[in-house]
Amino acid sequence: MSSVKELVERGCLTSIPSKFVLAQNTNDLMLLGGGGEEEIPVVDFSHFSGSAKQQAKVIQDIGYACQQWGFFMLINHCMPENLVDEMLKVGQTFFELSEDEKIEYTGKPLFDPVREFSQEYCKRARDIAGELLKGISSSLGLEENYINKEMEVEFGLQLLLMNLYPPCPQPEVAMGMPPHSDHGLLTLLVQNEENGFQVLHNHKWVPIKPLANSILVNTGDHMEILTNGKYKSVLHRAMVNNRATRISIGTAIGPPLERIVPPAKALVDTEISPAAYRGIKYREYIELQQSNELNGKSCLDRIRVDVS
Ligand SMILES: O=C(O)CCC(=O)C(=O)O
Repeated sequence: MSSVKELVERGCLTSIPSKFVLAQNTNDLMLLGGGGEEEIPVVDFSHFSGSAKQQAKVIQDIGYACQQWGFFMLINHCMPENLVDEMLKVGQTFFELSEDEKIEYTGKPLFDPVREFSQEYCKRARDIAGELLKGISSSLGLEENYINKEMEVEFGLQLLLMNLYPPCPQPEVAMGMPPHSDHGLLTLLVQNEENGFQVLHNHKWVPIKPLANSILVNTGDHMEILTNGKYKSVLHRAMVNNRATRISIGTAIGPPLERIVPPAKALVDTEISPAAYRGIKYREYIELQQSNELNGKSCLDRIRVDVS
């Protein structure tokens, strides 16, 4: 079976193969229009190093965003714009390889141009995530290094994912990436100028138009577990368009694969908020999420404790 990209490049694609057509879902949730009814929160990273008042405000903003949205747009961060541009370019170069060439790289060290920029990109993303986790710990009333230390983030899993969505002749019946939540603690996402990302908020899909040079940040399943459900891991999806190729790059930050993550003791109260999840090894959680056993259900449902 040819890849979607190969089909597009052959130039004769007027409708999409049935394999890619979404089953009609009459219960699909409403798409919120571009009327600005709901605006994803924006967090200004420069305020982390500002006055005590600015820091307190940014911690409050992070807490609000994590609790109400599970998403925020980070601006004035220290990820150089040209590094993001280079990453998007090398991503494009990688995707331009033939399928045979890509297979040649499978399981091998990273494609050279990707490696050149990705090391620096991943290091910067990790540093930003480390700072954000301090803000998140503080917003929960925990010591600022709590999550970084407790989750051993320094030795934790970091994944780099590049996604390419070629133009689609029938965007109304296809989807770039179906609704899902992320398994880790935090994900940082950048993209080229094409939009398509949507977040589920108050039972509606909200299209996100990232501000220039911003990073889209979201809390993942392990943040929901750790915070005992206070900060949610929210469903999101990627739509396609019929005009131009969209590229996104996600960096997921999590604990080490062997770490068992239960809710933080400080956020569990046997009377008011008993532990809502049982901890399992991060590795097992990822395996469960990637298995076909979920039938469209959230992986969190598998480890949720019935507290009723
Ligand atoms: O490409 C996008 O906008 C979505 C990417 C995403 O959600 C993911 O890689 O998990």
